[in-house]
Parts: sequence; structure tokens; C-alpha cells
Amino acid sequence: MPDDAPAPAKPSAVELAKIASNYLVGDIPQELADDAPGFGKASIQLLKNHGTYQQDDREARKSVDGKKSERQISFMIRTCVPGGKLTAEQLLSAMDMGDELGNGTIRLTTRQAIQHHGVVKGELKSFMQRVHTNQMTTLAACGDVERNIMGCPAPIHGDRVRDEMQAKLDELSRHLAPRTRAYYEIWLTDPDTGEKTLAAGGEKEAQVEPIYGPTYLPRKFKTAFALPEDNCTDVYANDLGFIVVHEAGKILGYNVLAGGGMGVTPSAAKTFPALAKRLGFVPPEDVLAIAEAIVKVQRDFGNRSDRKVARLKYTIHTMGLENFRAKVEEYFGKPLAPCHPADVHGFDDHIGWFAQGDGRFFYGLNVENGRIIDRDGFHLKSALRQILTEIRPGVRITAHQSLLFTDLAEADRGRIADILHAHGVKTSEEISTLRRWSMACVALPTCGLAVAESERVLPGLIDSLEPEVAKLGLSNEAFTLRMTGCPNACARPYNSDIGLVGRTAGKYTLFLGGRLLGDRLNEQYKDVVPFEDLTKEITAVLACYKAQRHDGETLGDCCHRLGVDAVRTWADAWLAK
Ligand code: SRM
Ligand code: SF4
Repeated sequence: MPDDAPAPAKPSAVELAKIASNYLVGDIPQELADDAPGFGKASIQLLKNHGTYQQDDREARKSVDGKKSERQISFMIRTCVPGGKLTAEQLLSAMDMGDELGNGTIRLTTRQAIQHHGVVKGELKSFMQRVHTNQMTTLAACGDVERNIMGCPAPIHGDRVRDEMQAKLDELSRHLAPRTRAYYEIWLTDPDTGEKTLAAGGEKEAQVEPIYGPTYLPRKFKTAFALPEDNCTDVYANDLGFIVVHEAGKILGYNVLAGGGMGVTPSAAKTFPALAKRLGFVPPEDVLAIAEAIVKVQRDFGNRSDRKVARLKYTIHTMGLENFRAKVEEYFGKPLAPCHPADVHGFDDHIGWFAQGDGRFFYGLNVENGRIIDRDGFHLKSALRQILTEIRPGVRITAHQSLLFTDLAEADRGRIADILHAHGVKTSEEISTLRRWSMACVALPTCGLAVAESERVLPGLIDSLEPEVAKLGLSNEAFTLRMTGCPNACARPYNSDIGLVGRTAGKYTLFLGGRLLGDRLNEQYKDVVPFEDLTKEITAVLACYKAQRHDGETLGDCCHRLGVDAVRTWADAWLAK
């Protein structure tokens, strides 16, 4: 611990669990073997670093006859997909696992990963083993470590910039992966050959986690790569961001951003959403070293007693940006060059049919809120199975919870459309621009932090907004509409054109003035708006936009220019007519 690190305060309960865990082992092995449906408090925290959350399905709880308050414990498991890149076989296998061990659905996340819900404790180990057999991992998909690193997933052949960026992302993912043996020994040992000694700690302790040390990071840590012309990963919302600086097909280096994060606790005024700050420029060969330096500064200077203010954004706020930069330079071992002027100026969700540049094509399929499911009249899961089995495309997950099928032949276009239609699924071309640019977080019934609905109500809200948008003649306007079931902001509502954040059951806070580009926070427009009023409130804002916009101005830019007070005055008068 450096001399100038903050004086040790009383560690939070999660810190205590990590300290006592011997590199994330704790009591997980014993508790995994007992008959209880769930784990103890400390293990629940440690398990997050292994990629799994103990959950209690609130609706399943209610539906158990005569046992109203009995908890219905099951597990959410998140699998990392660095840069969103996987194979048809891996996605097929993930769907099989959802059917055989989970709740029959899978969820593509806002960080290009995969989530399963409803796995019971007795199946956790076989689940992890199948993920491993599938050449994937759940290690560090959650927890106080570097999470799934995001990158633009579009496959453009001959685009050396994208290829090199993707390779750098993979290298960084490997570099920042936890090295404890706990994951392998808890989940991946063969019970028939006997458990091995849990291998962390001991004499070589310092070597176990050379980057993280025994208590890992004070809080979750998220990283994304973006291109200036395509910020599809929302790079400014991350703890650490890399914007590729390139000229004539060659990467000159990366602008490094630090301290983005969205989650807020409304009752704690000390919490706030923040866009990452521009910190400096590094050549490609220094990406790993600067990332490691920033991670280590956060490790040593982040708050370990109050988890509400433990993210990197608060470390920077407490230290001040200049002191933070100086500390990073000290850990980096040299001064940081100033940022190159390059900044994000475009955003592409990659939905639709595109040439890859090598005679092949890719197709971006909008997956509403990332949920892959079969239900009455809508059999997306079966459609995907057929596409993946018959065509065997490459697969990518976007940061907008959607899928890209890659390496397609021209003839596959019609075939994919036929398969989707045969299963009651619309092609991307058949859905509205409004729906295409919307996202909702998971929320109820599985998310323990949800105070309002999100994934289950956004599609209906869009159904009722679509005719209003059409009446206003705005059907072709692209703007982001993002909804979450609480202020933790898992669908990044605070930099979107329209943000809807669950406030309490059935009520939302409405935010306006962010934008597709993701480089501006929005502002609170109205609070505690009942769900039933959202259609008319949003329609009134759109009417204001229609009446007041300048040529070519986006919704977010227009609201930002006018200011939320002026928009409210105009929209309320329009509603009162
Ligand atoms: Fe998130 C917690 C789901 C992306 C901010 N998030 C949760 C938990 C695990 C609830 C919990 O702690 O008990 C949710 C699980 C619900 C469930 O039943 O599945 C959850 N977060 C998600 C996902 C699945 C939403 C989605 O619809 O895709 C996303 C998974 C991403 C991934 O693959 O890793 C997801 N979460 C995000 C993002 C967006 C992003 O990272 O780009 C954010 C905002 C950015 C940020 O981190 O600030 C986000 N999640 C949070 C927070 C607030 C963190 C904070 O600093 O305040 C929490 C609560 C916490 O950590 O205490 C949280
Ligand atoms: Fe749960 Fe809130 Fe995240 Fe939605 S935003 S998934 S309700 S923690």
C-alpha cells in the first residue's frame, strides 16, 4: 500500500468477505455442497466475482401456495463475451443451457455478454463446466474486477483499425483477468477424481494476483473501446475508455478516458452519474500498461468502506482530476501525452444488411431488450436455432442487446428473413426506428434492486408510442429511448435522448437532452410520472421537438438547446390544449 493511500477506514462487509476469502474461495466450496437452496452472506458477495448472483424471484415467491413469503432462490449467471464475439456453436450451446438448466430464455446484455436466469444451486457446478467446455468463462463477468470489455463488434474485412482494436481488446481482457485458481478448483474439478486443495494464498501470495492483490478492486470496473466514427459501445459511460485514434487505416494510438459510470442512489446526494474524463493519449503498445496503472490507482485509492462511492468516478472526484492524472503517471512510470483532438462523432448500431468488404455480408438483427425467448406467436429462440444450425454464421453481440450474423452469402438474406417470418419474428427492416433504438434493463421479476418494471413494459409503451410518432411525421428520426427499473441505470438511461428511470412501483423519472452519441448527460425533465402517462408525456416532448427543431437537429440536441424548463412549458401547454 503506498504511503499516500487513504488512511484505512472501517472496511465494508464486502471488503471483509474478500479479505477473509483467500482469493475468492471463502466458504463457497462447503456451502456449495450443503443442502440449503442458497449461500451465506459472504459467499453471495464472493460468488459475484465467479459470475453468478443469488436471486429471489419475487413473483415465484408469491405464487407458492400458502407460503407467501418463502424465498424462491435461484441464480443468474453471466458469461463474458469480450467484444461481443462468439461462434454459432457457442450461442447454440448457451441456448441449450438456458433450456436445460435455466428458465428457458437467455438475455443479451447491454455490455455484449450473455445472462441466464433461474439456475438452481445444485446445477451451478455443471453449468460452469458447460460454459468452460463451450470455451467461455463466467469468471469476472460480475464482481469487483474488470468486467466484460466492450468493443465495436462490426466485422469489416480489411479494416485493420477494427481488427487491431479487437485484438488489443482481447489482449487487455486476458491481462486484466483474475488469476486466482479458485474459479477452476471450485467449479471445474472433477468430483470423481476428488477436490484439489484450493490453491490461492500461501508463500507466493503476491504472485497470485499481481494486479489486483488479495482484495481485488473496491468496486466493479468497466472498460470499453470505441472508434471516433462509431461509439456503439457508449465509451463515455465506462470507468476506462479507449478511443482509437487512426489515420489512413493505421492506429496512431488511443485517447484514454477515465471515470465514467451511471449508477446513482437517489437518497445519497454524494452519488452522481458521470461521463468519463479525457485523460491522455497512449501509443498502442502502452494500452496494457496504462490500463494496469489506472486499475492499480483505483485499487489503492478507491473507497473501501462505503460502496456507494467506491467507483473510479468518485476516486477521481475525491482526488481531483489533476492529482489523479499525476498518480496514474506515477504508476505508469512516465508522463501521459495530452489527448489527441479525435473524439466520438458517430454511432452505428449495425442493424440491417451490410457488405463486409470480402464478398460476404453481415446482418444485424434487432433483439428486443436482448431477450431470446419462445412465446405465443413469437419464436425467436427457435428461429435463431434454425439460422445458427443451417447457416452457421459467425455471431456478435452488440452493446444494444442485439445480434449480428456474420460471413453470410447474398442468398442467406432471403433465407434468414424466411426463417424469422416462419417463427413470427420481424426482420430488422420491419421494426420501427423507435423500437430499434430503445433498450430496457432486466428489472422485475429477477432483479433484486428493481423498484419498477422495465423489460416487460417497454415493448407495450413503444406499441402505444409508434402511432403518435407516425402522426407527428417523426418515424424516421433516430433517438435513444432507454428504460430502467431503478436508478442503477443498467440500460444507460442518463446519456440517452429520452431516459425513463424507475422511481417507485409504476412510476418513472423522465430525463431529456442526452444523445445517441453518448457524450452528454441528460437532465431530469419530470419526476414520479405514472407509467400510464408516459405515452402522452413523451408525445408532447416529440411535438415540441417537431415544432422547435432546427434543420437536421436531433431530439437530444434540440432538448439540450432549449433546456428542459422550456421544453416542459411548451409540452404542458400543448397537452392542455
Ligand atoms: Fe447492471 C446491478 C443487470 C449493465 C449499473 N445489474 C445489476 C444487477 C446485477 C442487480 C443486482 O446487483 O442485484 C442486475 C441483474 C438483473 C438480472 O436479474 O439479471 C444488473 N446490468 C445488468 C444488465 C444485465 C442489464 C441489461 O439489461 O443488459 C447488464 C449486464 C452487463 C454485463 O454484461 O456486464 C448491466 N449495469 C449495467 C450498466 C451499463 C454498462 O455497464 O454499460 C450499468 C451502468 C454503468 C455503470 O456501471 O455505472 C449498470 N448494475 C449497475 C449498478 C450501479 C453501479 C453503480 O456504480 O452505482 C448496479 C448496482 C450495484 O452495483 O450496486 C447494477
Ligand atoms: Fe435491476 Fe436497476 Fe439494473 Fe434494472 S437498472 S437491472 S432494475 S439494478
